[in-house]
Amino acid sequence: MRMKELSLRQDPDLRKELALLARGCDFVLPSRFKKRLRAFHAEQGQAGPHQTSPATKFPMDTNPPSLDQTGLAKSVKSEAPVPTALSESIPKFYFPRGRPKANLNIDGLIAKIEKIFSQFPNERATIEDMGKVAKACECPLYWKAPLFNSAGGDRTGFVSVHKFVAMWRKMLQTCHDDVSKFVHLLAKPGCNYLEQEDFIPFLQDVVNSHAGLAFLKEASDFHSRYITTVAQRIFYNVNRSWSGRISCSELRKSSFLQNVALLEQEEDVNQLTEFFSYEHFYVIYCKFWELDTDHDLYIDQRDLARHNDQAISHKMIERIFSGTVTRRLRKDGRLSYADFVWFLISEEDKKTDTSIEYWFRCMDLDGDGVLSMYELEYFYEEQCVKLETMAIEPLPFEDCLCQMLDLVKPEVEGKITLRDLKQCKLSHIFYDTFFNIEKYLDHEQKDPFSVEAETEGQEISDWEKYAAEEYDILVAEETTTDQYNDG
Ligand SMILES: [Ca+2]
Ligand SMILES: [Ca+2]
Repeated sequence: MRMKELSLRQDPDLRKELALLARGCDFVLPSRFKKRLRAFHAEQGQAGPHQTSPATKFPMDTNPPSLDQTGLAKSVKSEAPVPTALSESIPKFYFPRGRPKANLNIDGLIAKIEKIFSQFPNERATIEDMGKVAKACECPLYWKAPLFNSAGGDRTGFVSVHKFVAMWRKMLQTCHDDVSKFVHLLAKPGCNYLEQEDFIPFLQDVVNSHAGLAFLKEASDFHSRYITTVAQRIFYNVNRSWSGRISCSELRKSSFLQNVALLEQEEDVNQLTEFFSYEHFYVIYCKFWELDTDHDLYIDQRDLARHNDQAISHKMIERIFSGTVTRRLRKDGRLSYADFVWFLISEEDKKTDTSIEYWFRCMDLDGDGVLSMYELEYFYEEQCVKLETMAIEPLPFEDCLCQMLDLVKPEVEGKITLRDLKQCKLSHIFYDTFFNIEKYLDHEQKDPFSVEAETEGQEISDWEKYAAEEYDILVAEETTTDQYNDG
């Protein structure tokens, strides 16, 4: 902490930026949002599927059965035509674009939209009018920019009633749930998945028009950084296949669209801790800024090694830069801000599936899907040297290995798989033992099984806890600096 305080005070640029950013951020506990989300779910459960108001429509309501959809799609297509009698007796059960609603009155829905357009001059809607149009379409408010752009509004600055109705009629006929509608509004023509850049116009509109981000309006430099952060968090949480393309089925399994719907009701974006929290962005960005001394938004291995006072081993830093967990490694081998978002969240919360996969990829040197004894020893060696320089006697590797195998209990003796680590619930202790000396020593002071009990009832994630604490510290530092300057 001492190092950080110094760097914050000595950097006048950062001080100015922090002051600007800190304005408008009242500190709130992320757990409040969790409660809200639960209440929201409960409410949804009570209201029948036909009574849900458009603002709080849940994609979950129209979910197809959670079967292995891709596998089914293939087998359905490749099989010989089913005899008529049989095909009549089996109702259709695979709905990649959602289950069609019986008695959907498309003409009635279109008439409602036409009525809204009749209020606008020349029956043309600008982006400012699109909130009303989104509501007439029975969509969450923040679908407005995707609706606008899908009807060509981004090219002409407005959408005519004819263009919009044609687009929306086709959508109603082909996409039967919120997930498939959202994907088709944002995706490039002919694509049934979302890539990172597809989210940018949607997120830019959130920045432009959400009351909770109004203070960011003037600081246009930060728009793209906030947007980058949120886009990375979306992929971190939703794109479970690591493919860089979010499919309808991945989106259905996530809570992203619920969060988009909540943007409409929640004036404080900091309550939306999973994706949109400004405070979380603020913490990630400040942590990056401290490392990125020349502020070109890229960091090299030496920069990243300074994170948390050299807590992470050099061998691990090297692995992070090896390209195994990054999509966009530059030619000169430096890490972008986007990659840092993945790193920090994984480093501060080693219990989520994405994080467990992130570190597994790093430790699996030969990429064979198994952590072998050789790979564990490779990382442990550096930890021993580090402990010795701190005058702490390290456990011999064999003893450490016994402890770790006890902790993880691999299905096949001596071979640790991703599945083992996800099942053991103590992956954070395992990982920190091999590459984070500071956290390793912290864990050493606790009994791992009491830690397990403690985690059971945990309401907020390790990441949320970290972000809340760090935000507090950053704001306190800012206040101190202000007083120091004023006095
Ligand atoms: Ca740099
Ligand atoms: Ca391996």
